[in-house]
Amino acid sequence: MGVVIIDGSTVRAFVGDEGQFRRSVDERFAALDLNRDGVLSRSEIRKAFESMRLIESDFGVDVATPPQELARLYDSIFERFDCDGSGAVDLEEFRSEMRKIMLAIADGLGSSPIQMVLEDDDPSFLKRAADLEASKLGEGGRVVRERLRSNRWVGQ
Ligand SMILES: [Ca+2]
Repeated sequence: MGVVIIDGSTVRAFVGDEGQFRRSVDERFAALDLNRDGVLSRSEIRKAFESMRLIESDFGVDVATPPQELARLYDSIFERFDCDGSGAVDLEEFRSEMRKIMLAIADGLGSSPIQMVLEDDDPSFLKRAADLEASKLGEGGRVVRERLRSNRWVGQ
């Protein structure tokens, strides 16, 4: 378990790193395509968003959402991804929508950093964004991450 601090620029840098972002998105797509038919079905998309915990938790804090409202949310997410209305989401649709979602998150975060508590094997995109930033900061980034990990971090 570790704590990372990210803000809009962290997320934007991740999305802007074309190779890294595409690899992450493509990996995620392959992992979500449970029946390996090359597209994501409605239920596969729902599982994806459950695992990203973008909806049921408010950046790490669990919030209760009524099941009916959740079902509506997942339907509207699916329809956003399925741009051509074919009833399934292909890799191109997934890439372009993930990009928009991450940029929307970046805008939402703006320049106010948030702290996230993450499992070390957390597959979330925000964790990857934080990892990418840490790797670019090199040694300094690692030191910061270690301090965060051991909870000796006090504020900004
Ligand atoms: Ca599938």
